[in-house]
Amino acid sequence: MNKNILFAVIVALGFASCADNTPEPAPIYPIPAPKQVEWQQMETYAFIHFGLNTFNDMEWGYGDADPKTFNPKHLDAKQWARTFVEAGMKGVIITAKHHDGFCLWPTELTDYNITHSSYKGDVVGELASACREYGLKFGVYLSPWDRNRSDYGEPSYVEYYHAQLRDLLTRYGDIFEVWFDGANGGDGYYGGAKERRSIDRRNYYNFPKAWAMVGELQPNAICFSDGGPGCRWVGNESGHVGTTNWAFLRGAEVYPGYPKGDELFIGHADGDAWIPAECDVSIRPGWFYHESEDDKVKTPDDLVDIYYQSVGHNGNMLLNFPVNKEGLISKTDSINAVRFHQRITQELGHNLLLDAKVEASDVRGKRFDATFANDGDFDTYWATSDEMTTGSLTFTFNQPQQVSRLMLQEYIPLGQRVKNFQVEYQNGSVWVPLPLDEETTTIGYKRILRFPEITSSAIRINFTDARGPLCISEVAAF
Ligand code: FUL
Repeated sequence: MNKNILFAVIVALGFASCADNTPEPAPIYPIPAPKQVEWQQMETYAFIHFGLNTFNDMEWGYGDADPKTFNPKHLDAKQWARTFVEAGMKGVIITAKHHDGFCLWPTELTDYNITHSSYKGDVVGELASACREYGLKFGVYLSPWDRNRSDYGEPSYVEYYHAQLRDLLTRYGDIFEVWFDGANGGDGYYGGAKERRSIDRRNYYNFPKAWAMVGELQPNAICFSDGGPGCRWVGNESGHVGTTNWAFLRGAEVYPGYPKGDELFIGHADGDAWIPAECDVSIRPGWFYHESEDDKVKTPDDLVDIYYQSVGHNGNMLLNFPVNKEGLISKTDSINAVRFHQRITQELGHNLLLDAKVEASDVRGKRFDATFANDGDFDTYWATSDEMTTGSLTFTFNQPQQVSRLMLQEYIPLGQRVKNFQVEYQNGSVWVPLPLDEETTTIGYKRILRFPEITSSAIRINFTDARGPLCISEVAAF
């Protein structure tokens, strides 16, 4: 055989032995839509509560406040956007209409809107364009409950509500999330009737039709409500979700106004619809601005705790900024939010596992090698063979390291699988459990464990129960 042919044969044989046709693990349903994976990767984004309430020291305006009282003298949506960028937030959702019915955009569907206020502009539009300029995603909150409308409770109000939604979805370019609030307090101004009205929360608003409209006009948007369908409320407004947190619900059961918040806190382990958790919380006690709360702004420490209990528990963090009467985010609020982000970046900035050696108890095939679990790439993952629903990953450092945070991620495009895991570290020559004060059950898109610093040369994760073969995208230590 001539030398060139011999060389070609050797190369071809080499390739043949490297090629690995091991099939990808089958998905375990429910699985997320690609837009839900992208949404989950946003992790933190801002909320803005701003409107007539801001100028009337209210949380839930009755629906009768004079539009002229809306009078921000120095409104600057770019200042908001800059704060969010500096605070590491990936987008913002604004209360285009809160329960009082006042619209922050110049809509022709009602007179109770910003054109009749003392401010001449379009707050929703100004924020949408600031978002485009600063590379933030943009979303809207449109309260179903409307305490201003005389026909609230009638079928005609629902038509009006859907028309408002269409108006918002077609004016401002791409929208990443639409917020369908679950509150329906009863009493209101209702065009002067000043009475209590109750509606059938589940059926009155024809939400399926509203969600279909979002799907048609903004196919990349996620719909938030107590029960999704895009993402769900977590049953509290303090920004935390369960350590056990399934990204699914029994879809047909949960509706806006669903009373069992404790179920939303952990999800339904046997759910059939992918509806991940969003943790909403305000940087101040109230959602709207009140001067009396100027000294009650959450500290960077408070926000760091919230981050670990939301993003660190497989949920997104939606942090509210009550814009003040000037039309700005107050100084303390923006400073604390930026410091919070600096703390997180510092705590989770340097992944010690990127250079560590990794060994797995089982590997599905070369394409799913253990090294994919610490390559810093979410899209590659370590997977076990079909019959293996338990397994372990052992990471060995070149030299002992100080560690106080561990981050784990499952490859969620194929479903959320892990039900239980334990972490140990090598302490001298013995393996001991990590000093944790929280249970280690689910992982999902992201789980971050915080613990007192240890010094160790190796860390081992034992996955002790799962819904199918393991698919681990990333493990990182800090
Ligand atoms: C609740 C509302 O009643 C509050 O005013 C606020 O908008 C919060 C985010 O959602 O249901």
